Amino acid sequence: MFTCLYRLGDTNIQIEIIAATIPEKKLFLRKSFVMTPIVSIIMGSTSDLPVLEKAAQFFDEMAIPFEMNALSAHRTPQEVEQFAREAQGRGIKVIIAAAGMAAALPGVIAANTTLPVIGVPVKGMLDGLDAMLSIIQMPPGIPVATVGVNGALNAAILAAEMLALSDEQIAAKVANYKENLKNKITKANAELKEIKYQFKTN
Ligand code: RP5
Repeated sequence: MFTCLYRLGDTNIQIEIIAATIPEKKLFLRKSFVMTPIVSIIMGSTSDLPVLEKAAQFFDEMAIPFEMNALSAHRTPQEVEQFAREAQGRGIKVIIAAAGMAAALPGVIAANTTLPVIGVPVKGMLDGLDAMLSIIQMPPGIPVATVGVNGALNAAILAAEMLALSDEQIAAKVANYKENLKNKITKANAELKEIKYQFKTN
């Protein structure tokens, strides 16, 4: 087995080439890609996963390696602290932390790292207002960049924009993604054009 390490921008990609024989005694090669995550998505519970899926899909679309784990500020406080203290050393560049209700998770992570932390309030009780206020109202010195309730997609886009500052490939992909947002409005205008009213002039 041969292992090659490549660096694409800030991303480490490990390629393992495994040689093996098959019954007909022919040689074949199998490649497996082991990617080092540069974004960490942390959720307070797997019940938050449906909200975080939009972030995961976005990172897939952008080919940005990420990891996803569940950790709870209240149920596993020691593990949260350990995660936050070790994240930078593992190559993580930005953390997305999502939680509902009392939602201490993003703040506790931010208290234990200098990496940027993006908080996603998850709608549970009180339409998510409880989680949003809990995440956004951090004391001076420990910021958490908070997106809207269930705003996982915006959290992922913001994370990509942070990564884009030092990675031209990601910057190009984010620019392309934003350019494509125009298509939705162009299509909407074409549809509106077909709607007729007596006094509608366009
Ligand atoms: C929070 O409590 C989690 O982030 C989740 O949004 C909420 C409920 O958690 P479960 O009871 O579903 O595990 O900590």
